[in-house]
Amino acid sequence: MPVFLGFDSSTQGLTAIAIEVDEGVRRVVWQHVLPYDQTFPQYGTRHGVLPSDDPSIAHSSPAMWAEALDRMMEIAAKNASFDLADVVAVSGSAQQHGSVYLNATATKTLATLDPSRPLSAQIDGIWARPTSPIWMDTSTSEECAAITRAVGGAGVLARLTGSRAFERFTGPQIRKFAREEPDAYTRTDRIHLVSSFLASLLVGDHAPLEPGDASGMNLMSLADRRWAPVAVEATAEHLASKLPGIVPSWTVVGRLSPYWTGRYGLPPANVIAWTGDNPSSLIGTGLVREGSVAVSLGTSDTIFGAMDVPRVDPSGTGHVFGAPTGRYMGLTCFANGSLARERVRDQFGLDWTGFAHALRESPAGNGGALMLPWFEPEITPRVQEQGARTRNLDSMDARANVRAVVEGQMMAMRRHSWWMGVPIETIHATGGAAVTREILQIMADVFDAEVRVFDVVNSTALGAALRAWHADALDAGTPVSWDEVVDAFVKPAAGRTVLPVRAHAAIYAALLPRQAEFEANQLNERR
Ligand code: XUL
Repeated sequence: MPVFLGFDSSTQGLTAIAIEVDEGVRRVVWQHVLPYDQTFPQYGTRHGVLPSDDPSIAHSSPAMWAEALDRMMEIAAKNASFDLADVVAVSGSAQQHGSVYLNATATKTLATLDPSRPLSAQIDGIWARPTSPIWMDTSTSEECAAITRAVGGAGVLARLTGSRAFERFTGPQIRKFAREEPDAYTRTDRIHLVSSFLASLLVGDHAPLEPGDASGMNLMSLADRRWAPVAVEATAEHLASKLPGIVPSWTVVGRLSPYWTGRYGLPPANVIAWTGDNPSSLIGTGLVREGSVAVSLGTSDTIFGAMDVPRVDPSGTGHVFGAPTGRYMGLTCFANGSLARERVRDQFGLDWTGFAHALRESPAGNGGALMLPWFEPEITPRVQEQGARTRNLDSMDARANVRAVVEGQMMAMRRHSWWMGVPIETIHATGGAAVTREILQIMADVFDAEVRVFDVVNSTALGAALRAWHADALDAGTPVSWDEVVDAFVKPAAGRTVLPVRAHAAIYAALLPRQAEFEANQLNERR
């Protein structure tokens, strides 16, 4: 039976999902997760990030991401509840914005990988830079300012690329690398995103980018989905020749190379362009039309929704990315997601059950106590100097602190997504924390909206598998509509929809302006 494989290389681990699609059959047949810290301790990552003394620096290891992909295929070949020989197409997604710098030997190495030896032993020599800056890096404020000046201002850059300059975006990161390590930059033959790097390993050649992930770079023109010369020139010298091409999201970028067919018995299946984790999750949460939004509670918390036309954020908070459907998506990203929740959980010696209990036992609105959970430098709003800020919150009260972190996150998310202009009546919740009903209740109450969760919780890897099916069908001349694709797999989990409690919604409506005022106050104090 035809099988489509989807991968998601996220901050903290690699997930794979296999779906079977045939006459009358649409089902998930396999899912597996490899957490990086535990599976590959030799790389020394913590929550998937290499340790750094400077809190503004966040890098990870591209060699680790490659080794994880290899390991996942090995596990699939040995354990999976499907036959690898049935794989028809493969796609994937990855944490956005992170960049991988390859030297000129990479092209030959990728094309000649030997199936009798593990991948990691063969790619040792391909790096022009051994580490990759990732989306948590906030060290490029200077570069953001320089790029903004060179293109004619933040509004110009936002209208051109979908976002003003952001520290984690790939363009500012490339500019910093070129300035700090000019020789290594000169030795760089190709700069990939994490997504296109992993696709390149699969096809044995440099894979192109697609607009969903390329719009997270401050380098692509959103209107024509090509590199924007003014932005490329403002970023670094000779950059145009180092960037891969950009193709539509549904492009077959190659076939699984002889390394994968020879080593694991996979067929030469179609490889579909990989995208970013948020664009992939847009599909995996079924948002193929404008109307609702999804909230993803992962390492980062994000709120996003499909957009028919690019309504760029005039306040400069959010982003417009390309959507894998060929249209657009709006997104706001918060750096203090799961790690902030874990921080408070650990501070009071709780587990997730205790955390949920604390939410049940504390009142909506927390008696007016507020927390701005900026444990790490925050993206929305931009806060460089880390440290949670509280008002009327007893630092020893476990219940109040647990409630304060979740309410703080949800209220910030509501306020900083108004720019998208999407009336929010239903929210598709996903990500690790979406299994906790008490968190979803606060989400429903703060947004005064119905919250749905789905049978398949790994919406990002599911989105990748669905994109593989959709693109392969198109390639075979038997297209399936996006509605058919998502209706078959994105099903609300029975009995788990959460409705807002009217009285609570009224409390949050009153609290939202108070949080806004507290936030503005804190931002002014830090300036
Ligand atoms: C989105 C963003 C994060 C990463 C994390 O702009 O920076 O959501 O994609 O995976």
